[in-house]
Amino acid sequence: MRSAEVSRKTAETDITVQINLDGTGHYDNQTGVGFFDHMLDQLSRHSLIDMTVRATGDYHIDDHHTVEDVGIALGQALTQALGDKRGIRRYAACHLPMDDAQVRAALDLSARPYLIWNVDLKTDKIGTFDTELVREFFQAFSTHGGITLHVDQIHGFNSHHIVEAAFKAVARALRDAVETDPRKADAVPSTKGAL
Ligand SMILES: [Mn+2]
Repeated sequence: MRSAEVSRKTAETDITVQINLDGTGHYDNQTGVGFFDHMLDQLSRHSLIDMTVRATGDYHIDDHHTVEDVGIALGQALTQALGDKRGIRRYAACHLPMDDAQVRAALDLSARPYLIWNVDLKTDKIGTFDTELVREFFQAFSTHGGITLHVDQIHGFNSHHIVEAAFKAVARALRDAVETDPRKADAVPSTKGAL
């Protein structure tokens, strides 16, 4: 079973995440940040990665540490669950439309973290949520998940739609990239022999 559990406690946040890469998209995400829960639900539902997240944080400052640290913990869990990456497809991309918004995510489960974030949100807030935290989440997730992750906004004007399309595009690409390739199920997908 390709699953992992990560607990991470600092002076700022207390987080536990459980994931199962071979799931059905069952989720139960409670971070204390409503919009972020909604996005984590999308990440699970459209990657088919089962995901349980419990987080508490220093909300009296803002949501920054909580969102960032969930990204760290989820990235660490992904790295653990992938193990030696034997048999995975590794690369995937998705163009995802949502009403006015279209976002493209391209990723490589390379163990070479790199984030390209070409997303221009016109509002500072979605409800009470700081939109700049979306990039912080994906920066932490790609760094600790060993993901080369490119996210490009093709177009869109509604911040909620753009961000949700970004999470869904990453989710859908992740679904394909973590999947086992039956033509090469016993090999690590690199000419180096390791990832
Ligand atoms: Mn929504």
